[in-house]
Amino acid sequence: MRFDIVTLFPEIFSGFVGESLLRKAIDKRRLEVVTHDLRNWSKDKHQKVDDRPYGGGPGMVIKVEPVVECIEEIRRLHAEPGELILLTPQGERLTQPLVEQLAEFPRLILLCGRYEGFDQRVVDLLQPRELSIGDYVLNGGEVAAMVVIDTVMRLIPGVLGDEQSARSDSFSQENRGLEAAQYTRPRSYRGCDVPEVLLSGDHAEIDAWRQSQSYHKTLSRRADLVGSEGDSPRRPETNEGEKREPVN
Ligand code: JCH
Repeated sequence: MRFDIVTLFPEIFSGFVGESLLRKAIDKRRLEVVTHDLRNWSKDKHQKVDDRPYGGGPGMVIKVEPVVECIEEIRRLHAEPGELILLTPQGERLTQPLVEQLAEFPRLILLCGRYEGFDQRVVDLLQPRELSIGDYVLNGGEVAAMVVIDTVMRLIPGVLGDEQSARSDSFSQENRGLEAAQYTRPRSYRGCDVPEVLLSGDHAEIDAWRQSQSYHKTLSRRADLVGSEGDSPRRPETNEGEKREPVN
């Protein structure tokens, strides 16, 4: 899969792209990540790509011509036209099912704004998919673009280590609840002990305990994830609910 990132601050991505998991996936040719500096498509000698808003108001708006011409040019760099994604607080919310959909594309083009965002004609002419990572305001689209890459890349075959598949994680297709607590050595630390059941070796009992933990944790923290539909976390068949250890 290929990611093209259009940004005024390409250096923001260098640490992220150099991180070992992403680096390894790039080396293995599972992923390609290319940044494009929008200033290269500026029309003037000062590399200006923003201007004051018509009608007045605070801040600056990114001009339409550099963006449209940049996207046209980078589309020609590769056989796949790419799914164009604009990061914006006004977009559709990024959720795990949407991440799973995005992972099917061979190429994603991520358009990152700054200031007060883009001239509306960017949206009208290019008709991008508009995505928001959540209901809070970032200073620009770069962090949101990294969230898209981070969530999508781990679904690409060969990107995660083979034993560490993305399958059973919270919010994945078959698991919409929160995960049970996890422990590793030592068995006891400052009076805090690993639950006995996890040391029992009884895998049926361990499974039941984890399901119960998951269910009660989801209900207490994220009741919004427990719907009436079949894909929601289910109350386990056992009576664990009555004799359970507290979920924190
Ligand atoms: C962005 C801004 C005030 C935008 C500029 C480009 C995405 N989920 C999510 N939160 N925030 C973003 C995001 C993405 C791209 C840009 N800003 C700052 C500030 C705005 O309203 C007028 C719009 C924020």
